Amino acid sequence: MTRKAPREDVGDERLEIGSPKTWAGGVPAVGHALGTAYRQMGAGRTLLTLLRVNQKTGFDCPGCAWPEGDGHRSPAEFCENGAKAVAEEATVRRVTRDFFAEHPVDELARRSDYWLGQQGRLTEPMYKPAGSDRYEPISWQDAFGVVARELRALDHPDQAIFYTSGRTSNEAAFAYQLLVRRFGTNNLPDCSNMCHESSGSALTETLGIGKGTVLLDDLHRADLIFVVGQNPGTNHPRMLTALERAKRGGARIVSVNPLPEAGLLRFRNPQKASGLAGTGTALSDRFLQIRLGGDLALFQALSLLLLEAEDAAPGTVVDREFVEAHTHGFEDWEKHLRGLDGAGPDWAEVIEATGLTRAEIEETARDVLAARSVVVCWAMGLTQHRKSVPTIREVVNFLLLRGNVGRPGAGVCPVRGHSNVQGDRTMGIYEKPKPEFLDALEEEFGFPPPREHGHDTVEAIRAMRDGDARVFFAMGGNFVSATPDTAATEAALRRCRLTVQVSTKLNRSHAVCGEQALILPTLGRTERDVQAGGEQFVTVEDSMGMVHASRGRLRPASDVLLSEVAIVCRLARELFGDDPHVPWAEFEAGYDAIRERIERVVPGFDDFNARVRGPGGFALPNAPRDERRFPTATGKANFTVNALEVLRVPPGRLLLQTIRSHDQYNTTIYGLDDRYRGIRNGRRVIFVHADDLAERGLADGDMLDIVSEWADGERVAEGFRAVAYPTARGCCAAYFPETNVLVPLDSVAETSNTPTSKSVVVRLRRAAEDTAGGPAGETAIRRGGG
Ligand SMILES: Nc1nc2c(c(=O)[nH]1)N[C@H]1C(S)=C(S)[C@@H](COP(=O)(O)OP(=O)(O)OC[C@H]3O[C@@H](n4cnc5c(=O)[nH]c(N)nc54)[C@H](O)[C@@H]3O)O[C@H]1N2
Ligand SMILES: Nc1nc2c(c(=O)[nH]1)N[C@H]1C(S)=C(S)[C@@H](COP(=O)(O)OP(=O)(O)OC[C@H]3O[C@@H](n4cnc5c(=O)[nH]c(N)nc54)[C@H](O)[C@@H]3O)O[C@H]1N2
Ligand SMILES: [Mo]
Repeated sequence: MTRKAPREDVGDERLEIGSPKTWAGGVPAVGHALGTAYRQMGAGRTLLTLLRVNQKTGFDCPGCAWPEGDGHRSPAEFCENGAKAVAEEATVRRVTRDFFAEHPVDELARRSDYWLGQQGRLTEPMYKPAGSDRYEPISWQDAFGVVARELRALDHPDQAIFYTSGRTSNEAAFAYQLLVRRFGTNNLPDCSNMCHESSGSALTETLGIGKGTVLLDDLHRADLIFVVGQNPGTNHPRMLTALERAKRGGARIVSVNPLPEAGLLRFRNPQKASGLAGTGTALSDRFLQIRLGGDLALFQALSLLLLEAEDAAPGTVVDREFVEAHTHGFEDWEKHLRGLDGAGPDWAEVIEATGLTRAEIEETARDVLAARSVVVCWAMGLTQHRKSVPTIREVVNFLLLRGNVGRPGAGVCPVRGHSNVQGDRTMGIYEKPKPEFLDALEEEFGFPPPREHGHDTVEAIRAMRDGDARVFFAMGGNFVSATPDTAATEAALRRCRLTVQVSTKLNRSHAVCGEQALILPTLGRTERDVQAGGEQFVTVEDSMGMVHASRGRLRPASDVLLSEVAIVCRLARELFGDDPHVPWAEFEAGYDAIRERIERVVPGFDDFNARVRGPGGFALPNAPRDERRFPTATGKANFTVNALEVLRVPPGRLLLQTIRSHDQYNTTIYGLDDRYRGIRNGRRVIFVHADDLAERGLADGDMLDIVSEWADGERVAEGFRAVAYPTARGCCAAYFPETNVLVPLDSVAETSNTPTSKSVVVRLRRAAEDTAGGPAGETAIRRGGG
């Protein structure tokens, strides 16, 4: 299958390529934030809205899941990309019924994600009947009638899929999973399946909790912080403030990345005068430019060096007391690393896998030896590979060795993406619910929830493709663009009897839809939520397990919008009639009633309604962090043995990673620039090392097609500009979602089933138009300065 560029993206006459930046933040960040906000919202609304982001009485930033500081919050506790996320939601642009009358579905399907998102906020429920190519207005009541009718018409509840994206509040998520289980299925895939599922799998097995074990203060107190497979300057800008503070306290920072990301190198804090004027803070003390997928080898090699240091000075390196009291499996792991089981890592493999020198790794090991407390932070660079779960297990081994879990300044820090993705999981959005959770639901509501595991994201696509699932319901997100193997996913959704999207903004999943389709427009975080019981607030959980309230103040984008909670509750009433088990109307009228139930079902929410009204909210209990207790199968923290496998590609091929630009939020494209990487006015670019280009007889600026090779055939994404870029050799990078078409559906991480979006085997070929001297010729690109 071959994917051409959408028509707005063809011809990148305006594309400009400059050099990558070596610092993040500063004056440009403030300027860009305000510029975007102003274009979407106008001046007054910009001020009113941005001042309320992440304030104790305001709304939770929909941008990312990075926690808010607990002490003093600066009056503008937002960042450039947080401001853009808010502006996208609080935009004054509107998609109305006239818009849908003008644009048939198949025309919308040919538009780019950028164009679709720029049309603005959805304003009323829309329905595309079977056989029609246009959405038309429908009343809420009739819309719920359509959903209930199609759900009832299924042979079995497992023929329905209920997806969730990570912006859904705790209250909406809890009510939603309750509806789904009351209906009779655990088919609750979510964006987490494509995101931090590998972290959850590895950490649950080894530490007994699928979450991180540090609080913000631990970062501030750490001696050494690893930032692995993460681009915080773009995706978690407020993290740079924490890193800056840690550095002031004497911490060293090691960044591990195939790309020299600007935010990892130097930070100019836009909230401080010194950051705006000065040269900023150099963040990374050491940059390890690793090959894609090389991290397992790196952490094994570091641990082996630590064991050897222990041999040289017994009793000084390994935290024996901790290892003996709190862990399991140390001896087997040690034997494996030392090669005593005949299968341990050898240096030649480590060097091939990582692309690093032995000296670099030895120097890093010396940093570790000098540090009393170590935190390892990571994001998608670790989670989206075939060997992601063993890699994260190896990070845990590395930390356990020196007792770097469950004490101040130390621990694991998987940095979450969507602002409430962690909370959604806590609320039961999970296709493999734990029996204890289902028992608690049954006890509370008095109906037997289904026990069989449901489909995750990849399995859901297969089920729709094979005709085993006929109704697809999405609580937020953009399933079509976010999932792998775009052509396969599109075909799968088109086979459905009905697809339903609860959304704030127009996106591709509205255009690539089932026989019948519904768009149910909903309130965003920034908007006032008034129900029968008065004005409501919702709650969210951040990346570090802090739960707090979020209250929007803006007037809703249209008077017709319903909150996510109201949509769930009204659909439930349509579906179950007078439900003896769940008081749906009461839930809708006032969310305190939902929180009372959460308190009785989910551990850690005692006195929920009172505590969440306190300033700053509260921390959920975390046994490894709080008491060095590890609720795993062995009752201890587990060392695990993981085989090192070098990721080799056939001759001439490269490993492609699919990443975010500085101007997007997942599939929502804010603009066409990637400032820190020196790209302006275009997204169809591929970053390749100059020597890798030269070896293939290609040059910077060439127009290329990217061909992904997999057992079932080739997948092609057409029309990308080659950009010679200082990435690790043998690796290349291009933006998601344009390149999702290249990720094979069956290429997934072991155990977590996460698509391998960061390691796709590809070859590059010159684009047909280019060799023919066609429209996309050399003149189209300009090289700017720094
Ligand atoms: N502004 C903005 N903020 C966001 C998002 C957004 O799209 N825009 N998305 C949100 C979401 S849902 C998420 S999950 C997070 C994502 O946050 P990130 O994980 O920072 O996002 P990516 O762009 O996928 O970047 C992956 C990084 O890992 C590196 N990397 C890739 N493969 C490897 C590897 O094998 N080893 C190592 N060591 N490094 C590797 C890449 O070079 C890149 O720097 O951000 C969240 N915040
Ligand atoms: N190739 C490749 N693919 C990837 C990734 C990658 O790195 N590479 N990253 C993966 C990751 S980490 C993730 S998390 C997924 C993201 O997958 P999704 O979460 O499915 O995608 P988003 O783009 O975040 O969803 C954007 C849409 O959500 C809707 N929305 C926004 N706010 C709200 C709200 O408050 N309520 C509701 N109901 N709707 C709202 C809007 O309509 C908007 O169009 O993508 C994954 N896909
Ligand atoms: Mo994510």
